[in-house]
Amino acid sequence: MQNPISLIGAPTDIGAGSRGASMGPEALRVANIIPVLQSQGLDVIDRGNLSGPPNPWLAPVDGYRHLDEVATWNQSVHDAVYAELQLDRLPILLGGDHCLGLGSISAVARHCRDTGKKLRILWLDAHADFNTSHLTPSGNIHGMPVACLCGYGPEVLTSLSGQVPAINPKWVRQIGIRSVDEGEKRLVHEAGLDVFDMRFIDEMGMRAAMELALALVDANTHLHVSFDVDFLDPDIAPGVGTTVRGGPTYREAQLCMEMIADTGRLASLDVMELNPAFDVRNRTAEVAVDLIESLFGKSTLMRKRAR
Ligand code: 5AB
Ligand code: MN
Ligand code: MN
Ligand code: MN
Repeated sequence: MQNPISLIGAPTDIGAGSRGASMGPEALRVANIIPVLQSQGLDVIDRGNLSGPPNPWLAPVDGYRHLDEVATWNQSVHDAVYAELQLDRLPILLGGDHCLGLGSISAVARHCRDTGKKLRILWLDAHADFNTSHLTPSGNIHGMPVACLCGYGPEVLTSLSGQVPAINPKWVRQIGIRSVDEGEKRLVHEAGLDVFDMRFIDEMGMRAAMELALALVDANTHLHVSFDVDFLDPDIAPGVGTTVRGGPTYREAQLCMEMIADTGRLASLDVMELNPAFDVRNRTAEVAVDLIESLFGKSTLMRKRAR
């Protein structure tokens, strides 16, 4: 049986380069995320929104914008996500910008340590989010969460899970990547992240990418999906702060979600970077909710094609 779901809103844009992702949680609710999950037979509780410091909109200091506020928000995300995992519930973090993937995945890493589960993280994004204060072109911490999880970053961010590094880079599979900064590229290679970029998806197809990304998922795996909505092509998902052309189409994204659902191992989810200030009639939120429906098992009659 699927664990019951807890929605946690994190209404902040504290780590982003534009304002507005703070409205993401409400836009997902307006797009009917709760009834859509319930239509899949799931038990859903909305825990409401976390609160935290306002966005002071300051310039970076030593390569970080709003480091103190980012740390405070991530601590509360960590605590909220960890509490749900301890209750055997499946947390869905409604972002909020992607710096909060750090708090969420730190909690998941702590939980996997407690329970002896194998952790596998699927990072669906146009970006690698593997910058450091030295490499970043912006100082925006939403470009740094994966690096921080792997131990590259300030102690206040790297130690949230109670252990540094929180995760091993080998546990991460990045899908849909098409915008990585120069220095960031070198660090991605050095750390050994497994990246299925758009070039790979163009040449091999989404099916092959996902088969490889999910290859080692087994009965003892906790599968975490961190879904940055800018993963999607801007044609179908304009409502994000950092659009990058040439992303997965609606059908490719659906297949990606369906193949994750087929594993039956999804145990936590982040839905991040949705920015209603850039959206058109909440269309991006609706696309995100459609995809989440597939991630939780919506399928056509031909369930689980034989492979
Ligand atoms: B997102 C950029 N690499 O570091 C930077 O949306 C963009 O969470 C980061 O993936 C995008 O500022 C962060 C140029
Ligand atoms: Mn991201
Ligand atoms: Mn992104
Ligand atoms: Mn973004």
